[in-house]
Amino acid sequence: MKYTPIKASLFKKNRNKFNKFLNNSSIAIFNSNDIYPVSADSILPFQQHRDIYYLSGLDQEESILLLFPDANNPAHREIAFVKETSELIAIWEGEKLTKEKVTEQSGIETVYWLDDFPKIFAMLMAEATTVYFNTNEHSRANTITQTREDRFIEWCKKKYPAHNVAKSNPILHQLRAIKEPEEIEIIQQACSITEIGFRKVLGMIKPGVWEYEIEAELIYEFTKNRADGFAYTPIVASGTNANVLHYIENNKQCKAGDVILMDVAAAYAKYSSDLTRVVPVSGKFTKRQKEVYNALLHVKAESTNLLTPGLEWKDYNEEVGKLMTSALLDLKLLDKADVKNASKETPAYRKYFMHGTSHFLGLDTHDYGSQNEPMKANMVVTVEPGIYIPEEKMGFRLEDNVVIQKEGTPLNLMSTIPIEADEIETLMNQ
Ligand SMILES: [Mn+2]
Repeated sequence: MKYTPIKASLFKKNRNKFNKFLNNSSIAIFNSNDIYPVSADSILPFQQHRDIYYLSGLDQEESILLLFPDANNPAHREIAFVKETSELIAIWEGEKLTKEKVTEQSGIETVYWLDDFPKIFAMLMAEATTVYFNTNEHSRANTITQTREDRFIEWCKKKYPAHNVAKSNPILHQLRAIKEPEEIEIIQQACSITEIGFRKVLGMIKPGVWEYEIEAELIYEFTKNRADGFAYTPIVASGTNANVLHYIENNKQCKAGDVILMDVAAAYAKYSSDLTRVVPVSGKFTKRQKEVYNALLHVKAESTNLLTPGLEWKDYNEEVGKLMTSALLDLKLLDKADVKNASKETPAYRKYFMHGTSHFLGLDTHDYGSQNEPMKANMVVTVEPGIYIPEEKMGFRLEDNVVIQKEGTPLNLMSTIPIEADEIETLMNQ
């Protein structure tokens, strides 16, 4: 891990919040992710499951967190299990967590080796009536892989068929959507690293540069500043490539006169930032490009100002739709008849802006949170309207990350990352 350790007090606070939701006499279990294989003896870099991390700070494979607030023995109210380490393992794989280190990172006093899990779990299950499983209930989750958590659930249901079962995931969706000050600080750090990368590429973009050269420059700056890496697969899309919303090839040469859409950001201590900027390859926007750019920037600013506690997502999206419609009318991309003739389900603006405006941001880039409930203070969300014009071979999206405030307009965690067209041109021509 390149990040500096996060204080255990955050994870302690998270566990206390979570425990309040549990029924009496309940055990909740959280597993690490597996290390995923490629082929032969190759593996993908380890990515910790965000829930066990959120509740413990443990960033190691083959770890289990057990929460049992009503356990008779106070020492068993929270337990971490990690795989047994030794000097031999330290030599081959590097240092793994010792029991002392686990306590230091997580604030959990009781730590056992993983081999002891079945025995201790059996003892505690005899005392408990309900077991909470952490199934993945993210609305966009789409996976055919059986996770370590899935295997545990299968094993546990077979071994303990008489226990009640309950779901941890909805609790975590509620909790993780609202950020603690420490979490906002970490996301701010991710945003600041992203800024360093973005400013760096402003100085190297010119006609003839390749999209992957820009990607390379960004990961260099991110890593150098202790980022975990890219928060998500980077999109560096010049010219009409920007009209492919999930363009990740990044293998084209950038041509004079085009704009480049860059949806690239760093993750730090497992927290994502999520930035999109559009810059002119030649260092100067054409008149038309600037016209679209400024119209979009206006939509983004106005949309951001809407974000306040109590606002329903459905109303927010509707208001953004109105702002976008008026921008597209001004740009002559739509006319009044287009707007009038469109159905309510598919408003005319959808032709040029076909994705959502905002999503939750945090330990996952598309973070936990419900869009069926009104917004609350200390939610961190993206604001990312876009205008995609394939017929003009260009696409625009502008994205910042903001914190919804108890009162007033949101706090923009990317307020120092250049976004005004003039500022971008000036920086590119220095
Ligand atoms: Mn985003």
